[in-house]
Amino acid sequence: MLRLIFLLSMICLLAGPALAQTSSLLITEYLEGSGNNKALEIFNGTEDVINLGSYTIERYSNGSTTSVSIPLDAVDLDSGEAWVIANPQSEPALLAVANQTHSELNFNGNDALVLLFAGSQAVDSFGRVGEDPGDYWSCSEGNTQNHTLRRLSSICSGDTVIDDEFDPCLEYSFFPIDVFTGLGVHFADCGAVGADHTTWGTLKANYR
Ligand SMILES: [Ca+2]
Ligand SMILES: [Ca+2]
Repeated sequence: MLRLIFLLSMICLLAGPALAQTSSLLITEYLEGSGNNKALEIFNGTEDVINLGSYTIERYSNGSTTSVSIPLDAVDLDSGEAWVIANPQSEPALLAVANQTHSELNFNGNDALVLLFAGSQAVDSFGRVGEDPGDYWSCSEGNTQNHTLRRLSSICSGDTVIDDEFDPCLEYSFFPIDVFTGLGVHFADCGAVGADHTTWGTLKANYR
């Protein structure tokens, strides 16, 4: 009986850390498609509802160190939900999964993007501000032009250093051009439970 109580209390203790969250909003998908097909997915993996009205996407084109500001709509984004912003000239299939459009959401592979809070605090970024990499940033799995890039589920905090080296392979997986299927839903695997206590089975085995 004591073991059962101990077991149940252990499960209660594990319930908190098992639901560990991302540290901020994250850019979880980047779509640089054909024509004007452009989109970003912003994911709220925190435990709180976040109003997007305090956030902008800053676009730094072609190595520029000054940005064009794209305000996100002032809507509440629930914990676990994703927001898709697209270029209004995108094709209908992409617009169908967009929550918001903005004409300045326009990039072609060599433009850095920063998710900014309250006009000054970088909470995430894509690319390297101040660097013109040529046509795109690249790594062994692909590049940032004519691809859809999806944030790895293991990424739980934003890239807040906006001007250091950018290796997209470290935090993204690559999909072919015009893949829209992942937009609007993201999964972040940010559990913080010790590896030997992650399942019911191993928990039971340890205290049998
Ligand atoms: Ca460009
Ligand atoms: Ca960086």
